Amino acid sequence: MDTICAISTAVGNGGVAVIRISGSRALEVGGEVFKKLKNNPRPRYAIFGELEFDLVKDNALALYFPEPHSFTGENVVELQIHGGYYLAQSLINYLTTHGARLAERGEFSRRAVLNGKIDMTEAEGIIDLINANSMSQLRAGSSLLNGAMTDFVVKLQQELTDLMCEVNVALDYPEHDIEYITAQKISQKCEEINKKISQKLATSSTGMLVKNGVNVVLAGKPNAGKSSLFNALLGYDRAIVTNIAGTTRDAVSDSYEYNGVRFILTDTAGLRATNDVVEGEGVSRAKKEIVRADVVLHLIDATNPDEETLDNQNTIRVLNKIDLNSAHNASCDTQISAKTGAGVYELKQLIFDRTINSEVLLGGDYLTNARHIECLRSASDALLATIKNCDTATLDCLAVTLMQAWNKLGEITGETANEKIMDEIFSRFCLGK
Ligand SMILES: Nc1nc2c(ncn2[C@@H]2O[C@H](COP(=O)(O)OP(=O)(O)OP(=O)(O)O)[C@@H](O)[C@H]2O)c(=O)[nH]1
Ligand SMILES: [Mg+2]
Repeated sequence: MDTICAISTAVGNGGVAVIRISGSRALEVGGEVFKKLKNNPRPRYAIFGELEFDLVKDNALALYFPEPHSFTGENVVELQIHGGYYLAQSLINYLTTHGARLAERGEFSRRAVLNGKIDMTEAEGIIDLINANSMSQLRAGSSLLNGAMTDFVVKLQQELTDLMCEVNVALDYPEHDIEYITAQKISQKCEEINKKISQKLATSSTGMLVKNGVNVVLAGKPNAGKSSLFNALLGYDRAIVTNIAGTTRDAVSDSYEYNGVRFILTDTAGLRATNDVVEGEGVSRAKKEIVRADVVLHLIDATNPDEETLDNQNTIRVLNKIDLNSAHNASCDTQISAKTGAGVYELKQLIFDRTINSEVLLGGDYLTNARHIECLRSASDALLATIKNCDTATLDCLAVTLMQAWNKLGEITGETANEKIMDEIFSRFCLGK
């Protein structure tokens, strides 16, 4: 594999920047700018020395990780240099004309997967950990990184392998006088495995909300107090509030974290018929936001209630301005005063309850990756097909759909080769004889 390099720290100026070089020639390439790397450096120890390239002369730290004991599984050199972006970029430019090439996005992780240091889900876990912006996203990323998904998949694959072994014995040695697996047992086993997949899939709606953030849209008539509530939920003065109906035009978004989950709030223009072109555009955007929301807060002015229904099934009707009119309104789910803050905390909890399954969230074991969800669905389809065909199809047909289920699970971890399962079936077969 060719030798790649990149700045591993964020773009911008900082105290220190880390440059990573990976590949068979990592040590040579590093030695071009950091002489001490040429003298058989001690692996995994920080080396303090001179960094020298072009007109630059500076001190830096270097670390050498010989293969296979590195993140990528290849020879890796990490240079910790002063964190000026121009400095780091110049060093990269130098390295790319002295034996390395610029790494592509995610290429270090990809090499780690290719070299068997981590699997696909663990690599995805690293990305999720880096991109996390809520406690629950951090938790999901770290659980992927620590192999929770891999464990789940590997256990199911093992159960399928056991089942396939039995089916294969019956297929290959039909004349032997032993007890073969029955269609009923195959079906029963598939049901068991599929139940575990279904239970996992049931966590995906909460998982995807955790991963992407919950979209909460504030909507209602002009002057209902949407922008006031927007500010109250965020805890700071984000949007313009006036007593003029039609103040908000453009949809404005910001977010807050509640119970470890990120909620993305969008304030919209008050819904009314209007001849004003700008306001009209705002209203049509508001309608689009309502449709795509995970939950809509329909703000209703207690001093001027409306009974309109909005175009989203998950709507919370919020009676606002109860400081002005506290008359009970049965058609609302909750009552608040955006001005005094009364009921705002309870509303946050209600938004949470309407969207997040707290049992799933507390369990910490939720699906947050669309690719995993897709693979699990396909594996489940293959199992359902096996169950459906159990009484009528031949054993070799059942073996095909069982193998499909196994392969779909394997796609999650990136294990696509069928050889492994063949080896296992074969070795057991010999043992069984
Ligand atoms: N007394 C009282 N006044 C409120 C409350 N909430 C909002 N208001 C007032 O109602 C007026 C309109 O508030 P906004 O938050 O701008 O209303 P809006 O729904 O965003 O209005 P548009 O952007 O025009 O659609 C302002 O004068 C607010 O101070 C409340 O709970 N109590
Ligand atoms: Mg507003």
